[in-house]
Amino acid sequence: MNDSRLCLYVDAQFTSPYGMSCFVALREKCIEFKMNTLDLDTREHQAADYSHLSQTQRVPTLVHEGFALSESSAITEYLEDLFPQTPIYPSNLQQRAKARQVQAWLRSDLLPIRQERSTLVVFYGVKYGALSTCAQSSTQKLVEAAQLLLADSADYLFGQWSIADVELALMLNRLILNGDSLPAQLEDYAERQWQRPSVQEWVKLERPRL
Ligand SMILES: N[C@@H](CCC(=O)N[C@@H](CS)C(=O)NCC(=O)O)C(=O)O
Repeated sequence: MNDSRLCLYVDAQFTSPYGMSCFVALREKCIEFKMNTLDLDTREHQAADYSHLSQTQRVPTLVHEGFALSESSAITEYLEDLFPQTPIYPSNLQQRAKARQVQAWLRSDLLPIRQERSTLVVFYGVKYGALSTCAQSSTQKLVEAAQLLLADSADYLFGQWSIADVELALMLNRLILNGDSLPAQLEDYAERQWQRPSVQEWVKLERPRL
């Protein structure tokens, strides 16, 4: 499907997990779009024009025919409503709600992991030192939740691929790719998710040097 009226604003280093989620959603749906990058280090996202467009001064923002939308999970849900032909959410009502639960949880909790294992680990190969006690507790919580969510099927959270899989894999990979040890089942899951072509496309984007 072609829709050149779509433009996705992401960070110039392509390290935003939220930008990645929207990119993967568009690629999975085979929707043509333009990608504009903003250098967060030079505060391009705080410039007047982007502030006005995004209303949040954060990436990502999607622009569709003059309609601008920020907050990545709002964007992936909007894309699902707009282009339902190739779903990125489960069709079952309760599983769909669970997928949204996972998305909201990954955005609102586990802050110590996000602070101590930035996505520079994932996209630039940066390595950090030992986790604090707080981040160890968050890791334990992440592991327990992921194991419960994957108890019925080791391959995908909800029987078949959904956008929540790539988001969970990203969170796990903050640790795994840093060399922190996680249960083998979760390492295998994250590795499989990472090989998905839409994900690899984002991973392989050309990034500026740090
Ligand atoms: N909840 C937001 C989070 C977006 C977010 O935190 N974006 C970061 C980049 S990963 C950003 O724009 N940071 C710049 C800033 O907050 O000034 C979403 O899901 O889109």
